[in-house]
Amino acid sequence: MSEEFSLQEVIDSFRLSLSDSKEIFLDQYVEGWRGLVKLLNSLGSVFGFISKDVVNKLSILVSLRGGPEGAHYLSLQSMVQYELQSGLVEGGDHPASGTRGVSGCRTLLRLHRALRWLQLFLGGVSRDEGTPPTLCSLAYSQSLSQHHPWVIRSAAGLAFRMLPPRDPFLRMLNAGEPPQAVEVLGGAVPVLGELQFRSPPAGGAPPPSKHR
Ligand code: 1PZ
Repeated sequence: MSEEFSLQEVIDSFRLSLSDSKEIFLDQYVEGWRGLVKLLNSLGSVFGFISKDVVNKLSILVSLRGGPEGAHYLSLQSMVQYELQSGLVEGGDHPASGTRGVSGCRTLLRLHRALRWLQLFLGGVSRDEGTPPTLCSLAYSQSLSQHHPWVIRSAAGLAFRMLPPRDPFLRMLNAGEPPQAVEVLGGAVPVLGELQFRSPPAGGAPPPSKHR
């Protein structure tokens, strides 16, 4: 993967994470998120606190996947099943990360919630429903903000105002001139939707919805 952000690469990784058996493979999912971090980083230092949080969460997942119990972290579904059975969902001592209170489920739930924001935001941009700062804060208030305390919401609100206007933003996606970029965006939105509708294995409870 190149250093530069490419929307197509992110879509490809997320698409590859979707298995034929309706699971989500974590390696490819993390790869997709790594691509999104590149976009965040290219937006400038005001977005640094957001990219830092994503990078932290990705390294938790990578260390679980690379740890002694890594085979259980092949997919979102196998992870949920394993952490539920082992009582790790609410954060016990973790074999791989050695961190208390950090489970793969709680980590992935936070990233997954952000995909809902991204889907709303990119959908709005592709349909030209407003400027990126406006669409970003609208999407945020309709999704992620409900899970964030006031201090994060206000920092996020300040960062959103620094987003570039539509055409420069579309060019940052590295998917050709604005009309082509819009087409690629149109392909990204359904993939983001598909990721959110993949559920845990039958018999397993959904990931916890409470804050910690
Ligand atoms: C294109 C513009 C990018 C704007 C990003 C919009 C999302 C704003 C989110 C701001 C919050 C980031 C700071 C850290 C928040 C964490 O407290 C929470 C909860 O985690 P916990 O504290 O419980 O461990 N983290 C999250 O909710 C995950 C947020 C991920 C945001 C991903 C943005 C994706 C960007 C895609 C690229 C454009």
